[in-house]
Amino acid sequence: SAEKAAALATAEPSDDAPTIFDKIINKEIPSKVVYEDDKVLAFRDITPQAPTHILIIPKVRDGLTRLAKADEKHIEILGYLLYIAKVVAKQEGLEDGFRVVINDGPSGCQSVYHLHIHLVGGRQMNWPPG
Ligand code: DGP
Repeated sequence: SAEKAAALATAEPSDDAPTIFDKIINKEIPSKVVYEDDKVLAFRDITPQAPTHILIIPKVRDGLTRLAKADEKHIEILGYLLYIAKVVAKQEGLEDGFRVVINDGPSGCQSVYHLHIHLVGGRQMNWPPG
């Protein structure tokens, strides 16, 4: 419902407010990491919406709280995140297809203000999304 969607999204915090993903990057709170390198971390979503549901995030947020804040300096990491989505999809055996999603801002149902790509698969996706 519209009420549920509005409740899932949170008001946008300040640009320098830490998020739960900082603690996941620092391993202060555990997560199921499926891919990691010097630039990005990919880990299983705590509330999976499909058999495979992975979040891919930049290790350094660098102002990229949400896609709407993307600047020219972020072009390289944005492309890299999308490429790693494909690498992880292959690693997860999603040969038949998958979906990538970026929720942006309150209307996009974003809840964590550290840009992340959702990689979702392992079942038939539908269109339009909710
Ligand atoms: P979004 O609504 O696009 O901002 O998605 C944020 C996602 O982050 C949401 O699907 C749930 C996930 N999430 C939130 N907290 C945690 C956590 O502590 N661990 C993990 N693995 N995922 C989390």
